Amino acid sequence: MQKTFAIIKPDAVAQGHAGAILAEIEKAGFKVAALKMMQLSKDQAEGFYAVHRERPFFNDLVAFMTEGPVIAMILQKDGAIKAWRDLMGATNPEQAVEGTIRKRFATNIERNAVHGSDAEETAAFETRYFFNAMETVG
Ligand code: FUP
Repeated sequence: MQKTFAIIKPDAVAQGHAGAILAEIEKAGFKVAALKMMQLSKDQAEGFYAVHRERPFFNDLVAFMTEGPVIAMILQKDGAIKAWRDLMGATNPEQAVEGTIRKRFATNIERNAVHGSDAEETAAFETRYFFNAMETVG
């Protein structure tokens, strides 16, 4: 089964939506293969979002991702990468489909509740960035 990497971002954790988001994840048939809560340092957030370093929103994104705890997860399911992107919804919640997590829980394009890897290579990089083998089941 395919694995993908997911984050419940600081806005959703702070507003108490982590449980509802986890319920959606389980209802959609994902198995949680790893999970931890942590608060990212500036260096850790910059490294995670290194591909966006030149983008105008980079500093704001790093500030947001370090403002409070996040919940990092590895999710497992057939076609997990696309399935999790579909369940998350569009980056901008105004464009997200009804019933998606971002439509329900995101504040705006920047504070958008959840992250999901967009391809196999990014899933592999992001998974290893957050979890080692001993922290993963399945
Ligand atoms: P996504 O894969 O849907 O999370 O979107 P991107 O990889 O394009 O962007 C990563 C994160 O950068 C988004 F989740 C939020 C932030 N972002 C902005 O703050 N402003 C933008 O215009 C685009 C992205």
